[in-house]
Formats: sequence, C-alpha cells, structure tokens
Amino acid sequence: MIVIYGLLVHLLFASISAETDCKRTYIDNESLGKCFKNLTLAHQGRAKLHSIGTSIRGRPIWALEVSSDVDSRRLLKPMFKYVGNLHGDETVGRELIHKLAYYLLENYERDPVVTELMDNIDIFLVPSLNPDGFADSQEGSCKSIEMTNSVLKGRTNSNGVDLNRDFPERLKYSPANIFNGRQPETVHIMKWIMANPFVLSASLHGGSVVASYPYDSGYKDEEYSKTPDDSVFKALSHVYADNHKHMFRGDLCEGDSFSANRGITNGNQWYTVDGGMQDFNYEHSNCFEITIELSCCKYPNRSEINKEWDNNFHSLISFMRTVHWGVKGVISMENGNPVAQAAVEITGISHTVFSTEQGEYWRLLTPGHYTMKVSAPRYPIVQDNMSEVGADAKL
Ligand SMILES: *[C@@H]1O[C@H](CO)[C@@H](O)[C@H](O)[C@H]1NC(C)=O
Ligand SMILES: *[C@@H]1O[C@H](CO)[C@@H](O)[C@H](O)[C@H]1NC(C)=O
Ligand SMILES: *[C@@H]1O[C@H](CO)[C@@H](O)[C@H](O)[C@H]1NC(C)=O
Ligand SMILES: CC(=O)N[C@H]1CO[C@H](CO)[C@@H](O)[C@@H]1O
Repeated sequence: MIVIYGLLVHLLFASISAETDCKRTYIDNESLGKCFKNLTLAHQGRAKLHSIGTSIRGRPIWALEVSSDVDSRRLLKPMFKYVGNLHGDETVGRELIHKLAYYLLENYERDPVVTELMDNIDIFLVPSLNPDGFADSQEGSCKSIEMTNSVLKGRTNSNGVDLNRDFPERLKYSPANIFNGRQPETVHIMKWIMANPFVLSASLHGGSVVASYPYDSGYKDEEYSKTPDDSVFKALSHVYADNHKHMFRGDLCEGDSFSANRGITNGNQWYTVDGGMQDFNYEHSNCFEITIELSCCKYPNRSEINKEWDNNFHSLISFMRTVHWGVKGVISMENGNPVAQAAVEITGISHTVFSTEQGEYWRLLTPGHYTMKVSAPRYPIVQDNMSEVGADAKL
C-alpha cells in the first residue's frame, strides 16, 4: 500500500514539473510545440499556433501568432515576424523568441506597452526555422562544428545545406519555378513569406553583435549594396542597435568593426551573402527584413540567456513598434470595394508594395515629404502629395 502511494506521489510530481518545464532554456524541439499549444489554450483568442511546414527529419517549424485578435486580424493591423535559428547552431534568437512569447501573453492587459503592442500588431514568432540543425548542435559550442567534408554541422540543415544561401539570388539566374531545387525548410518559409502580407521582420542570428540590412549581395566590386530604401533600413537597424545594452558599441566580438556606424552594417559591405533570406523578403514580398547578430558565442551555455534577454529586451520591443512607420491605408473604389494587388509607389524610391485582398497597404518610410502613386490594372492612376509623414503617420 505504502509503495503504491509513493508511486502515485511520484507520478503526480513528475507531471507537475513537466508543466513548469515549458519555460526552460533550450527546451527540446518536441516539447516546444506542446508548450506553445498549451499557451494557446491558456490565452484563447490571443495566441494561435501555426506550423509553416516540417523539416527534413519531420520536425514542425512552429509559428506562434500573438495578438489581441488572432481569430480575425483587424483591417490595417500590420503583420510582423521574428524568425530565429535559421542557422541551427545560432540559438540565442530561438531562446529570446521563446521568452518573448511568454512575456507578451503574460503581460497583456497588465503592462500598457505589451497591451499596446498586441492591440496594434499581429505578431508572428518563429523560434526555430531549422529544428534539425538545432538538434545536431552542441550547447557551449561558440563556433560551428566543422565536419571532415567541410559541412558545418548544425549550422546547416540535415542535407548539409546552409539555408541562408538557399534562397533565390536576385543577381543570379533562378529557374522559372523559384522553388525548384531548394531545401524543404527554405521552400516552406518562402511560401509563407509570399502568401502573407508581412510588413516587417527580423531574422535572429549569432556569431557577432550587429544589425545588418539589405542588400546582402552586390555587383562585382560593389561594397555598400544599397536598396532603394536604404534610409529606412538604416533607421530600422539603428532602432535595434541603439536600444540594445551594447550593440551600438560595434566592437564586441573578435573581428567586429562596426563602431563607426554604431553597431549597424550594410550586409554586402560586411561580407557577401548570395541567396540570403533578408534580400528574398525585400525582393519577393512587401516585407522589409533585417538580420540581427545577437551574441559572439553562437550556442552559449544556458546560464547566459537571461543576460541576453536583458541586453535585447528594449530592442525587441522597440523594433516591433517600427512596423507603424510611414503610411498605411485602404485602397478602394468610390463604392467602397477594396482593390487588391494595387501597386503603391513613392516617387524617387524604386520599390513597389502591393495592396492585400482587403485593399490594405503599408509603406514603411522615414519622416519627410513624399508623393505616392497608386495604380491597378483597369483603374485610373491616383496620385497624392502627402503633406508630411511623421514618425507614426497614418493616411
Ligand atoms: C498549461 O497551461 C496552464 C495554464 O492554463 C499552466 O498552468 C500549465 O503549467 C501549462 N502547462 C505546460 C506544460 O506549459
Ligand atoms: C559552458 O559550461 C561548461 C561547463 O560548466 C564549461 O566547461 C564551458 O567552458 C562553458 N562554455 C562557455 C562557452 O561558456
Ligand atoms: C502634387 O505635386 C505636384 C508637383 O509638386 C503637382 O504638380 C500636383 O498638382 C500635386 N498633386 C496634388 C493632387 O496635389
Ligand atoms: C536539442 C534537443 O533537445 N534536441 C532534441 C530534438 O529532438 C530529438 C528527438 O527527435 C532529440 O533526440 C534531441 O535531443
């Protein structure tokens, strides 16, 4: 009798500790989905779990949507994403995104900043884009593990491919079907990016401490490879670097020399990346993405993560709010019917964004005076001189 009683107590204890385990650092890839699922039950209507697809070894790539109205996004509420762990052995981003999910959901309607964020942004949190690489990586390993065939185990996916070189490269030939020959993880995120009207994103990496922005590739001999939206990208990157405890110093890790630009760099100027994800976002969707390098050590011991949370907390929050920069609006006919796929162009900036099915558009801009042109097949062109775009202007 006593033995059985002891066993029951033991089982009960085991299940309780399994529950609190959800907030552990480096929670294993299988539990992550279960814990996120539980979060959606505890915060109904404010958290929704999506799987973008599965990795080669069958692990789901989770995206947790966090917002005040996940069941139906309010018109003009912009979509934002944080994507981590594209390189499986760069793990700080994975942990920060995991922590951010709990922080937001537990502080909604308690902390006014969090309430404002969730009321006004549809936030998508993707802790690990490369769960197989994460499973192959080693805690405490600050550099990638090089295999005899020179494959970097853990950084790459299960086929040994670096996913941040696997996207269509804007300056090189791509097959007519842009998904042909790419890794499953790459195809899943490409389709997700193209199918949803994300406005802003950050991809979280490790190995340096700097905010890097497109383009990541350039023409021969080109160093600083400017997008038409260079001023927006620079300003976005500064929001992250300036709000970080140390990033703005620009000299934190061996080889980092970003002091002159206070912790930000153009991607190609640092080093050329062909087929990277941030350029893909800009070229193939409405979304602006920057890349954040979070820590010198790629996969630090778990005891370091709380410190990284403190280092990055203000940056993570401030960066999300920049999704409201510039102008937004709904393009419709006089009878109120929305116009989808309308091209929204700003004079002098050769980058077009397109309206959603509901006619919504968002155009990130830095403060200034702009002329905007809207056009759609079979409709007359409309031009509007925007008097002034402030930091939080709405049209
Ligand atoms: C699930 O959510 C409940 C709150 O509804 C919480 O008490 C419990 O610890 C959670 N379990 C896990 C595994 O996270
Ligand atoms: C991680 O922890 C182990 C064991 O405490 C220690 O030997 C190692 O040096 C640590 N690694 C780093 C990168 O701090
Ligand atoms: C916008 O500005 C241009 C040049 O400054 C002017 O020619 C045009 O009439 C203006 N359009 C509107 C709608 O005010
Ligand atoms: C790091 C980590 O926890 N990886 C785990 C991912 O899932 C597999 C099981 O499919 C475990 O073996 C790994 O340890």
